[in-house]
Amino acid sequence: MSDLTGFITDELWLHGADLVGVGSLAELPADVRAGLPIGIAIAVKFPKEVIRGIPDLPTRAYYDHYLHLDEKLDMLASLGAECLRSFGHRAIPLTRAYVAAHATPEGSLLPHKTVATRARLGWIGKSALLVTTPFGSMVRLTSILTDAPLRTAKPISESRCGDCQICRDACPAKAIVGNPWAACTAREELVDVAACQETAQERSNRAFGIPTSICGKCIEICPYTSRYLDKH
Ligand code: B12
Ligand code: SF4
Ligand code: SF4
Repeated sequence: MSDLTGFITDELWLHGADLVGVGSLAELPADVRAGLPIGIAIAVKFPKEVIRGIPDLPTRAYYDHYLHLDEKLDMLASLGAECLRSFGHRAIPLTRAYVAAHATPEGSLLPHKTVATRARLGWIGKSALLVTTPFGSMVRLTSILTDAPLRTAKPISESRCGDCQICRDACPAKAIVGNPWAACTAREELVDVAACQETAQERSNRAFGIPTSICGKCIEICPYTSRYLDKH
């Protein structure tokens, strides 16, 4: 295969990925990346009408799509990994099952957002979410680890939020601190996850009777998301 990077990217797009990027993970500790040097970041976007529907409270449609997109992401990561293995390379799809089996007290061993910034899909906003130029933060993510000799992108290592504080001011939990992100910024400097989780559970329970930790206000309110929502 003369251009495996193009081939695998096309395969993922063909099967429904909205953004695909390849990044070098070599600078990260070997144990978090299973000794594999390359990460493929995959994003799928929410339908516009789902995000337009959550300015006040999360909706059942947002919850249902959240689950549906996670299934789609597991399928894409598994398919991409299988494809790389068929060329004789090692590849691990970071499906929800894999992430859960390798969970740490912090969350996941290798957050999808880390792979995504290394693969140039976007930067981490003051919201602590990945913000992409085409779709703002209305994307869900997965990743593949591999040793395939793929072309890697230049990582994004700085925030592009500028002076904006819209997500901080809109968060119903007051969980967003308002600090700009850089690659060494600890999560606690960006968001109070306990406050987010507690408020999100209360809001989803109030909105559709399920105390799950979804809210999404910081997705919907971001001007980069609005720019995509306003596009015809
Ligand atoms: C546990 C978890 C939660 C917990 C904790 C929140 C959190 N921020 O970790 C709770 C339940 C509170 C939560 C809430 C939400 N979550 Co959540 N969550 C996760 C999960 C399963 C693990 C996150 C994790 O490992 N955290 C560990 C910490 C250390 O990492 P992190 O904060 O995620 O990311 C940091 C690193 O990536 C670092 N980083 C980035 N680039 C680089 C580069 C280098 C070199 C280094 C060293 C570090 C680095 O910067 C990030 C910010 O500090 C991920 C899925 C996954 N497997 O990644 C989804 C995930 C982060 N969640 C997601 C979403 C959408 C949400 C909610 C909007 C859901 C909602 N309520 O509606 C909120 C948003 C809260 C917020 N503002 O951050 C999406 C984010 C999509 C996006 N566009 O960014 C993810 C990726 C799920 C997915 N499959 O798409 N979540
Ligand atoms: S998901 Fe809701 S509660 Fe959590 S940080 Fe975003 S806006 Fe705040
Ligand atoms: S709302 Fe503003 S500060 Fe928050 S992530 Fe989006 S651009 Fe950055």
